[in-house]
Amino acid sequence: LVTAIDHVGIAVADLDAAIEFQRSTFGLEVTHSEINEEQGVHEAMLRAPGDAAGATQIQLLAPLRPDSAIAKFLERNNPGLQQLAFRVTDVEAASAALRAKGLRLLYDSPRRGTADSRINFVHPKDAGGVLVELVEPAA
Ligand code: CMX
Repeated sequence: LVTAIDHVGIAVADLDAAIEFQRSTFGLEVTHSEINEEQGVHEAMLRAPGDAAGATQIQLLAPLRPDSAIAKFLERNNPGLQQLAFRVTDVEAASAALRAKGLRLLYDSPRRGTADSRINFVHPKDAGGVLVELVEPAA
């Protein structure tokens, strides 16, 4: 079902400060950043300099609005690991396969994720307490 671990997402209050922390402390480099209005996030993807293209990245997620998923996460948990994202080749097929196993998917049909990927999420209560994102990269 899963072809790769795409990224690990960290909820942060201040995106620029978090990028600077990851850069100056661990040497991670920003590969991409964008605003996703639907998800209510300002986000950045970071890589380790020795990694090949396509390797697992770190996603920093800052809230755009107080009613967003990331704002609620920060309120409840403070900054920290928010999600684990698996890469799949077909997000609809992967979602259907997981639904057939009795897991709850958050969306009936995929939504737009980072860099025009198509995404869905498994409810954390059905995935061992971890919010699992399924990511089908843009073609
Ligand atoms: N990881 C693990 N557990 C989580 C969690 C997370 N990120 N978010 C919530 N939970 C837990 C809560 O603590 C709660 O546990 P308890 O019942 O034991 O207290 C439980 O899940 C259910 O919480 P809820 O009240 O039903 O739901 P929330 O309002 O907390 O929302 C969720 C949780 C996953 C439905 C919501 O965050 C969501 O829709 N996420 C998907 C979208 C998203 O995360 N977007 C931002 C990223 C965008 C991107 O990656 O591109």
